[in-house]
Amino acid sequence: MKNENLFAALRAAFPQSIDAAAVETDAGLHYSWRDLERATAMIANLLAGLNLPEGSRIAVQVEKSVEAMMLYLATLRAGYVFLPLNTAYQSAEIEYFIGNAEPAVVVCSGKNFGWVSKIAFKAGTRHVFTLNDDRTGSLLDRAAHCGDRHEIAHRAPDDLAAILYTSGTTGRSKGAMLTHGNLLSNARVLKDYWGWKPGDVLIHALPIFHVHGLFVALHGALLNGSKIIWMAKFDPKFAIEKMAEATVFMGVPTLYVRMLGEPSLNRESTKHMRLFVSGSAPLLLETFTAWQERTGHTLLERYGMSETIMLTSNPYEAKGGERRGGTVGFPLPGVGVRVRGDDGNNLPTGEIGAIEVKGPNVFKGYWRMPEKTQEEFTADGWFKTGDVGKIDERGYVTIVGRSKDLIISGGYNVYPAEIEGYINDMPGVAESALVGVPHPDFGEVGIAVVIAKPGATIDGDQIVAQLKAQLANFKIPKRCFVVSELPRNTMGKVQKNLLREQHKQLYT
Ligand code: MLC
Ligand code: AMP
Repeated sequence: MKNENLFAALRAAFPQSIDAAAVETDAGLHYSWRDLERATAMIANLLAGLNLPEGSRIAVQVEKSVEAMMLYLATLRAGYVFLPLNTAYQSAEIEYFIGNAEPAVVVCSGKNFGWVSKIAFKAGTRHVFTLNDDRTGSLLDRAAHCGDRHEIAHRAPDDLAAILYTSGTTGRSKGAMLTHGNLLSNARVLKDYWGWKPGDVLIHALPIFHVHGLFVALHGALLNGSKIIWMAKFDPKFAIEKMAEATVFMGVPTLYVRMLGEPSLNRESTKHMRLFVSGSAPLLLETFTAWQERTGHTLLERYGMSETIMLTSNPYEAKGGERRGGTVGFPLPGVGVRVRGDDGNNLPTGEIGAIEVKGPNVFKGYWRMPEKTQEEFTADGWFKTGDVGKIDERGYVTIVGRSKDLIISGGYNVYPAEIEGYINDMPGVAESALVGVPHPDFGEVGIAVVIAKPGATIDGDQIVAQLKAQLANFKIPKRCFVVSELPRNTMGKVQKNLLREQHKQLYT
């Protein structure tokens, strides 16, 4: 029986010249394909030697490094389930994820070992390793004693490969279960659709704990046997400098906005490049046009989600149509996208409604939440994205809004309900509302509007300071206004649209 493990497909794409450069980092380190083969085998042997139960989750909260990527690949290779966690998450957030996922192994930075291991051991995790971004830590120390040959674990397309936590439409975070089949089919479609070819070199500038950096960018390069220029942290000057040696760049709109702020970005510095992909957040037409004018390249915008990986993309080839700014392009081959009205019927071309998706890219369900999973699918098996949009007569999909109360800031999702919950628990607070307002760098940022309990005095800056001590930094509202009342409709519901309107010029 064919091994459908995603890693087997990535491994099969390693070039013949196994000593050629696979990754070159911004710190001047070089890794060959042989290094990737050996290190993933050693880490996979370490994991295999722990005698973990089938389907064990390996939860990882570490700084971006090539070794962290190897840990991801080794987890696939050994047949376990990778659970990446944003490095910005603090203890309450980590406690929830570890408590919910019950990982068999947790890997964290050495500096966080004290508090992370406490949470992990309390949740029943038996193995906690450290991995730092300077190639130190107990994970690599232990793996150094393991053999460098490893037979890739057999996996079927329906077996789990990763769990990505996302808040979806409401409530607490849910673990989206992605299979080897989901990831591989999407990676293969994108390889073809975006015209990956021999000689391509990727600049990898995104974090590796979300879909964009972990799956779309990494799988794209690996499945093509392409060299990766690795940036531990995005730096616009360095990225532009490296374009002379690269062909593909992927980023959230904030990265493009920041590169546009550099005088070195021009036709000359980008002439070696073949493709610039944007996604994870709305790309302003203004950025799309400015990029075209400065570089002569047309950004290719695509649309995805943790639950579905990539679902639509503007065309790569001119024969497929032009890349249209303001749209997210066409449903990818094999992916069904439809727009439905409130009555549950499919809407005619051009009409605005709920975007739904079906296809081999769509996840298996939410981890241990069968009811939530059922709620997010229609009776005929389509996944409800929570995005609102339309499809024009030529088939281009445009996202016009979201039915889910969600702010996307610099490509990270912020769920107002979560932040409001924290604010409402603070002494003296009667109620709060978090809304997104336009921001020139992050696209959108959250601001809080709060009312005090009768007789209580509260301070906006103090609320922000208290949130900073509890939550990931990108979730912190950039401002907090204390007001006497919140606008409400006749049903008593807070009218967030009015708050957005009132504060829309705060940063513009
Ligand atoms: C950082 N800060 C942010 C922020 N990132 N604030 C709002 N939104 C963000 N995204 C704040 C910090 O809290 C801090 O504030 C200050 O900015 C500096 O922090 P930093 O860590 O130095 O910021 P920087 O490194 O400049 O990070 C910005 C960024 C990063 C744009 C490089 O946010 C990023 O890498 N974003 C990409 C996210 C991503 O990969 N998304 C893909 C999701 S996948 P203070 O007050 O403490 O100084 C997905 C599916 C799909 O959505 O379709 O792809
Ligand atoms: P996540 O839950 O982090 O995977 O975020 C997925 C959400 O990001 C989608 O449901 C969209 O709302 C948004 N998104 C992704 N790509 C785009 C895009 N190109 N334009 C607008 N929104 C996008």
